[in-house]
Amino acid sequence: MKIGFILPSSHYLNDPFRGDPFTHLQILTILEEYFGSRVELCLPDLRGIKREFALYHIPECDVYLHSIYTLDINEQKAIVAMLRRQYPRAVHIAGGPHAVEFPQESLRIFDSLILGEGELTIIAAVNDLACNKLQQIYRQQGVIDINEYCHPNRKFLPKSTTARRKMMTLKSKPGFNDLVSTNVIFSRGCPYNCHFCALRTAREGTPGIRFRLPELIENEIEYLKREYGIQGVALVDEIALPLKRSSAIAELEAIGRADIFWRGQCRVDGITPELAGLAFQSGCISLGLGVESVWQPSLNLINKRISVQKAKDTIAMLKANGIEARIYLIMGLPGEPDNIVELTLNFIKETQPDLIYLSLFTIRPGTEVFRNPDKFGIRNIETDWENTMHIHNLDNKKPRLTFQYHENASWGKTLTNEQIVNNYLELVAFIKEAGLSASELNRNTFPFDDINPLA
Ligand code: B12
Ligand code: SF4
Repeated sequence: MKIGFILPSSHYLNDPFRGDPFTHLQILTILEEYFGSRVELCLPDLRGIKREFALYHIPECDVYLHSIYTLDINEQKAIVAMLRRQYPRAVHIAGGPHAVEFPQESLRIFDSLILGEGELTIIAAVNDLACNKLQQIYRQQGVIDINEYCHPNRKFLPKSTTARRKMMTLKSKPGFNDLVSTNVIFSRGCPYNCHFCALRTAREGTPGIRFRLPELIENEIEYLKREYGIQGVALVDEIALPLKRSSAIAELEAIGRADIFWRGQCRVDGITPELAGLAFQSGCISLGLGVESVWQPSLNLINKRISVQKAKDTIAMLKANGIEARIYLIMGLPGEPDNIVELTLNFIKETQPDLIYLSLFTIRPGTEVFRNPDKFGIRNIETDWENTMHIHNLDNKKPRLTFQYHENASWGKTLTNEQIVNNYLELVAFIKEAGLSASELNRNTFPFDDINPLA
């Protein structure tokens, strides 16, 4: 049986190769381990490919797998339609956050759905398919032990897409730009429930957070060093360190033994001074903090469960420990007052983060805000999903919000869409001018400055 797991173009990302498709790599690794030579596996990678040319990059398969993200659903729908015309006998199986939120709609496009974690259910689905008994829905019952599985094998993609440069670039320390680097993920889930975040739904049925064992983390880094010459890793986990002190220390010791530079992200309450010191010793060069807003009522409305003061303290703590402090901020959250720009500028001047990732608030399916907009004074949420990108490439056109606030909400008079977009643009301009823009720093990610790829 020939199985292809299709990775969509990610056309809305500045550089789609900055991320790695762990879902695809993980499922293909599992299939190979279980079925061995009984299956032939491939990962058609459409990143950077124009939609109308996708077909030329997808070999004929018996089964196509798709992981659906909200931003990709229109493209994936078009790809399936195209493949059904070209290879009518092929079967399409999908999973991922958008399928979990919209199973009925997804079943109109795909033949079968894997809802929740897929390690066991994909094996069941392939076995069922082999005896003509494919079911419409496979739902994982109970929680998977992620430590029973090997790390995702990167061999399904060319080496160049795994081992890259310009991923560890720091704002103020030279020398990290050229490290050969890649992404890793050592955990699953998050125990929090921020009302703007889709993670809880995406991980329906598996609440909480699970971390890989320290020895498995060390093995994976050793594999990346050995096979790909990796010198730096970016942890894409939402919460970089285990919440339990002893587990966090064990993880830091494992990364430290692997002797590598790393960066990651976490909540502002996810790291103590002791852990920050140990993180630095283990090779941590930068951490991104989910500050989201500098206005406490907004943080409360989105159920972030942190305080503005804690955000200030953690930025200072990282800097004091030699770790670059990056912050994530969102403009347009519920509860924002008229002077949110001034408040944010004051916060930035006071705390002096090294870099800022600024987003415009976007409402995605799977979030509490999407399910109960009235609670947040919100109406008219657009469902043209391709417009729901939260990081804007300002070279193209003026960004716009994909929803509106009622004129009056529980916190009083709301801002208009125009005010919110203007606030966002004012902050973007300030951040760029001040040399604090994380997206500017990461803008040109082609690894070689000295050659023109088109020459
Ligand atoms: C790593 C990651 C990425 C990577 C790789 C994504 C990939 N396609 O593999 C990169 C950096 C590229 C990325 C980009 C984006 N991401 Co992202 N990403 C994550 C992250 C942190 C981990 C996902 C992951 O790889 N986990 C490890 C794998 C093994 O687990 P998994 O993906 O859950 O897959 C398991 C099951 O869900 C299931 N499964 C899922 N799909 C399928 C399909 C089949 C066929 C089968 C059998 C099984 C299966 O099986 C897997 C094994 O159990 C999650 C948050 C999180 N912590 O889960 C956000 C998350 C998935 N991302 C999200 C978003 C919004 C994005 C972006 C749009 C954001 C952006 N502006 O950059 C882009 C979309 C780009 C794209 N086209 O893929 C949202 C999804 C919301 C939504 N409704 O779509 C999440 C939930 C973050 C959040 N907090 O809201 N992302
Ligand atoms: S925003 Fe971060 S802390 Fe909040 S639920 Fe999502 S992953 Fe968890």
